[in-house]
Amino acid sequence: MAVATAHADPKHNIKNARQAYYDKISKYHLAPLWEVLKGLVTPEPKTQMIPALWKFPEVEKLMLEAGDVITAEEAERRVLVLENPGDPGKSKITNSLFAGIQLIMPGEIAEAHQHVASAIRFVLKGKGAYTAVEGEKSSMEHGDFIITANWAPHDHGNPGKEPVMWLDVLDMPTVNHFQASFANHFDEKMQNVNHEDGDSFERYATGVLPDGAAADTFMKRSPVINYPYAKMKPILERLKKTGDIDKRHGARVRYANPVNGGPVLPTMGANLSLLPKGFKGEPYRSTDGTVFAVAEGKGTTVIDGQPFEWGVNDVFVIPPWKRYQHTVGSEDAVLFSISDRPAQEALGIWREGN
Ligand code: GTQ
Ligand code: FE2
Repeated sequence: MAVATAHADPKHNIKNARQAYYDKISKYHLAPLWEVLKGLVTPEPKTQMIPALWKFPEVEKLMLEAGDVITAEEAERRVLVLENPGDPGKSKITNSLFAGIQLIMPGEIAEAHQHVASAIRFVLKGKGAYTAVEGEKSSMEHGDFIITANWAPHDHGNPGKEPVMWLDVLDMPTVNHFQASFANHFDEKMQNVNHEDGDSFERYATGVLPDGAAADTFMKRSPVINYPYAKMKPILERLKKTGDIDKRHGARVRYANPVNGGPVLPTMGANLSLLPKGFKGEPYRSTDGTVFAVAEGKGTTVIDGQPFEWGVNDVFVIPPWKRYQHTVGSEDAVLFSISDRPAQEALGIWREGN
């Protein structure tokens, strides 16, 4: 009787036979694709990351407490990581990007180092700090967009009187995906500065190029260190005035490599967008995971059906392929954004939709 029931259900027998087969092949480091195929080749992008927003007043308060707990020297970099709540503990805001808020107190320096991961900074609050990148000592003002390319030496300092905070976005999850990270610390705490503030912008981004500089199509990173907000904002105002307003993105510019029009970095691309008062954006989605920082104004972004209300210096994240829609009320707003779009485009996998 007992023997008969064991064989009565053919499905059960097949299941057992399969499991025995899987167990057997696993000893040879082999596994059946057919059990996992649907999860690997998904019909639409799949992500564990979720939309999230960090309110600046809260972050600022907590950051200033970090100033009491650890010195910049001890921390090397005093940064609070913006952890995507969908994947905590991984130091990721999207699968490919790291983001954090960095604080440097008056009198502090963050020592010179270099690494394969590229970084961008978007300056949030405070005056009087600088970042020195590849020999250019750049002052940091609210809204400035500063790049630190792959292997570029960099150190920061705050000879001013106020705490200074900025958004860091790095591609280290991308670099670490390829397991290709190197880093190096210099014996000298600070770099030799041989280019004054604004040097690379003036040299490369004002319609002329240093004579003899090739229009290098394949140049992977922009030669410009700092794209100052004071130079970008009037361009947005021009676009607004002439009605060059994208229905999804507002009056938007793309930060470009002035030598070839390409992205500022091979792994990360950035935009700055003015949303005119009363703007009701149409829905948009794309496969790049995008981090937004609010330079000016306030508004609401509905992400995957959920409203996120933002104000100045707030940071929010849109995971890949989540539909989003910006709206603003009675005043203009300016949004900075950064994503892994250039990396995806280089690989031919980037897609957008509505
Ligand atoms: O300022 O050099 O947020 O190397 C993470 C890694 C900042 C930096 C971060 C870094 C830095
Ligand atoms: Fe660094």
